[in-house]
Amino acid sequence: MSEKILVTRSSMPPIEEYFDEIRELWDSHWLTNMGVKHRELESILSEYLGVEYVSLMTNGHLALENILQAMDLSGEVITTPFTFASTTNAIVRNGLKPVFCDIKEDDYTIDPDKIEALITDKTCAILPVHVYGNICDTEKIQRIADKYGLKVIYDAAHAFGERYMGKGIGTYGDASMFSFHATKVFNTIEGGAAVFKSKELYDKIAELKNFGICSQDCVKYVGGNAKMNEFQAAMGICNMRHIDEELEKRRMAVERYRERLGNADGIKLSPVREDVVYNYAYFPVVFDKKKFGADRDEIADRLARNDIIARKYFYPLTNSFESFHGEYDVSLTPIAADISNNVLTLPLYADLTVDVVDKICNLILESEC
Ligand code: T4K
Repeated sequence: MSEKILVTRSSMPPIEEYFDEIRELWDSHWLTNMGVKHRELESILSEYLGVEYVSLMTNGHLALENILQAMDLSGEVITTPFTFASTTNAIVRNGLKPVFCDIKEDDYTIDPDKIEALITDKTCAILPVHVYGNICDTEKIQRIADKYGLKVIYDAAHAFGERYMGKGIGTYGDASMFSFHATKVFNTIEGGAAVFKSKELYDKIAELKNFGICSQDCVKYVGGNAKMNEFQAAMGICNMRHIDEELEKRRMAVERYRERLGNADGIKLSPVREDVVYNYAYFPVVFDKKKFGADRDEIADRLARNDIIARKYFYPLTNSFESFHGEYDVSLTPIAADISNNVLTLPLYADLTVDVVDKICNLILESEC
């Protein structure tokens, strides 16, 4: 194999299509600050995601920070440590305290049966993650939130376009964040969105992402700058024209992985639920060394020696980050620790061929006992 196979590869539209989309920017000279492309993409996404209000942002992380700020929260937020740095950092950067809840063994999302024990009089919200596109137990989480009067904000960075029980995943909870980073199922180069049911929150976040400015003579909030620019939005408009085709190609790669790895002793794959329309965002595999004969790191090294770069998403856990100086006890989230030590995310993107999937599986299965 001449080129390295990386964990993912950005989807891009034909270059002429992008040129056509940005050509008018040379006429208007309007490059950012909620321009025509920005507004058009908000409307395309609101329809596609099945959510009422979509606010486009520079990236998913700032969408999450702005959602938390828009809700005027203070105190503790119950969340998962099995996620990308962004989720936990967004909480801390809003002056809130993350309280880490363990995850479920089967799909790695927050374990709702462990949430109530963590609630104190300072708890203000729950921030679960639809990790790898695996949908959280939204019913149980909402029941707990209603009982204690808590907000629910979903990190849906991995769940773009997914549907649960016939509804867009962004309709669950009080708000959700989507990431449109280059590495995601749908990209705007960098980018993301905050989505809501509430018009009030949408209006507030529209001001927050523009320094809190509400008019030329009024700054209402201490906002930052999180506006998606017109070049990003144009990329999104182009990529949305190809989204069905992209998802179908990903589905085929995932099916092949499942066919090849699904029955191997000592390999655990994420469950497939009938009530979910998936986006095939990631392909995580958890290795049980005792049964499989090789551990996660050995497999990652073997693949790397063959120019295949799988990734340890998500290792280390966010509650073990150096930035917290040992403030959190990782042993209190033992399932998350175990999954984090044994999971490997295999290459997955629309142009990944079945031949390459087969090569990856052959290399992995060589070590089967
Ligand atoms: N919440 C969760 C649960 C998340 O996973 C993320 C982001 C966020 C929140 C925050 O959303 P954003 O603010 O990013 O919108 C990558 C991404 O940068 C990050 O967006 C993503 N999660 C995370 C899971 O993965 P790295 O450090 O692994 O990226 P990097 O540069 O190593 O790239 C990974 C692979 O992607 C490369 O090997 C090749 C491919 N790639 C990368 C880039 C940058 C491309 O094909 N094209 C590219 O332009 O974090």
